[in-house]
Amino acid sequence: MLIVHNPLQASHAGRHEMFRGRLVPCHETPERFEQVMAELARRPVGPMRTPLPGHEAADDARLARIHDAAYLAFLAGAWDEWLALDAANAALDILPSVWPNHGLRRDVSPLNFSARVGLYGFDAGTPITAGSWSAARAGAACAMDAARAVAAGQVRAALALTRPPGHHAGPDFFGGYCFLNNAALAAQTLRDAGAARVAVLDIDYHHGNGTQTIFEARSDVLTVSLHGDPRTEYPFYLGHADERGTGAGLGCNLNLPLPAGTGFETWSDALQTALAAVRAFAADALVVPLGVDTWEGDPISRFRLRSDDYLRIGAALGALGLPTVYTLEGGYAAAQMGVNVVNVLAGHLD
Ligand code: Q9C
Ligand code: ZN
Repeated sequence: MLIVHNPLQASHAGRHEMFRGRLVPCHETPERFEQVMAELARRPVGPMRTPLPGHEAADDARLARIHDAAYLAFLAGAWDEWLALDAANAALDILPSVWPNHGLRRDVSPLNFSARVGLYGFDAGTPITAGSWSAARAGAACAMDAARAVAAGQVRAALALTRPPGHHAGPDFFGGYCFLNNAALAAQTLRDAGAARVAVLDIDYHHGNGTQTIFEARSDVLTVSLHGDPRTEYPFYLGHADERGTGAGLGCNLNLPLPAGTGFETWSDALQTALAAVRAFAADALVVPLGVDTWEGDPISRFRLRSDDYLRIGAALGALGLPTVYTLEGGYAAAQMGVNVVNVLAGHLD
């Protein structure tokens, strides 16, 4: 198992997210990354590195295939725009507070900065800070590097320690603590390196709405997600069982929503359904957006998985026998997060 880690992850450190009328401290913190690194130092699973140089141009071109050019330009320039409004903004994070919902137009190009933030951001829980763009871009580079190593047969499996996470980010939107869709970029990298069919099996607590939206009309990428039922759980407006893909991609999306309170027995029955779909698709490679916010002690999620369960999850994923890229998604009980992530990797290896 190769580990590719993001040297710039700490430069994305939001201060506050909006929650029930209050600004509360961000759940998605640099400490999460540090806890995974610390557990990997205690229980090594293979070589560790930052992305190999020499692929910057290809990576940028691939970013522009998954995300819209205007969206990428917005992310790259948002902090400078924010400072230009008022130098005192340096002490604050950017959060949207107005959105083009309910009959308002998305096809306009607002000059107002707040209007531009709301055009792209779909919640008020995902702050943009001074270092968010460089951290997200470097994290995406980890995902593409990991996919290249797996595609070249250098390793059978790799984990990209992507922070910020990615699976809620879509072609032209950020939210759910995500800016660039690392898992989609890994899947596209595998496709570009010759895998004809790629499966994305998302096991984060939250539905991977960004990944579904990116691939919903494509038949070369299967998207499967196990997650808290969006009737009660974030991101609410996507992730329902009746979403099966569109156009040429019809039948290439499978959502397996589970009620809040679900424990490992029920969860692993759904995992078997997901694995059967991956096998039936005859995928050449697998991408696993790995969130450990399914853990029983997660502060913002409501499944009941235990730390030992992650060993079995890794073993079940490894038994598919596919070249596999893991991306790091959610998990907000930072102190237990390293154990849970490394358990998946250790299970995959055994
Ligand atoms: N203030 C991922 O796991 N809001 N994103 C929760 C708590 C958003 C989770 C409300 C949760 C997003 C990658
Ligand atoms: Zn999550």
